[in-house]
Amino acid sequence: MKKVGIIMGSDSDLPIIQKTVTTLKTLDIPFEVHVYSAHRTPAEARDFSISARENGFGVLIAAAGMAAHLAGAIAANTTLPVIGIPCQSATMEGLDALLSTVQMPTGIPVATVAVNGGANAALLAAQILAVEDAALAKKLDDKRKSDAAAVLEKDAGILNKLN
Ligand code: RP5
Repeated sequence: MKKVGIIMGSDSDLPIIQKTVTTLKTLDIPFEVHVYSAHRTPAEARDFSISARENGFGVLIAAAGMAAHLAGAIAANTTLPVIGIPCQSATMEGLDALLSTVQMPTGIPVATVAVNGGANAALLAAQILAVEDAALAKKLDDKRKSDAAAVLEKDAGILNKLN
């Protein structure tokens, strides 16, 4: 199976990436994690994305906050699918990172998940890999079923909680 490459702009983004890693592990998807910044280490971010396809990656996930140009900078240097996670910082509740990540120019797409959406980034990466992987698709189907069962269990118990 192709690997998922995870790049975060700073190790202060780690709590969000932890959710991504946990989700990938539950699906047995191989991954690599790096800290490369679009602004502080642009050469490393560029080199990683240029060589990502030949290095066995199938999808890249980039997480950054504030002026969050990382996902876009990565996407500029590869035609692998790039998923952006806007991370919330101390001000603006993540709106700064959301707009910086999602508002890409035509020709260089970034699939942007919700602010701090680390788990959904992993699930979207898994769904991309599952296009060509029936076993992984089954794991995703099973997860949807168990997620739905958990909601229905709450539905069954909600009246009792309120009485
Ligand atoms: C972004 O700036 C990083 O992705 C992080 O979310 C934010 C703050 O970085 P630090 O100052 O905590 O390293 O580039």
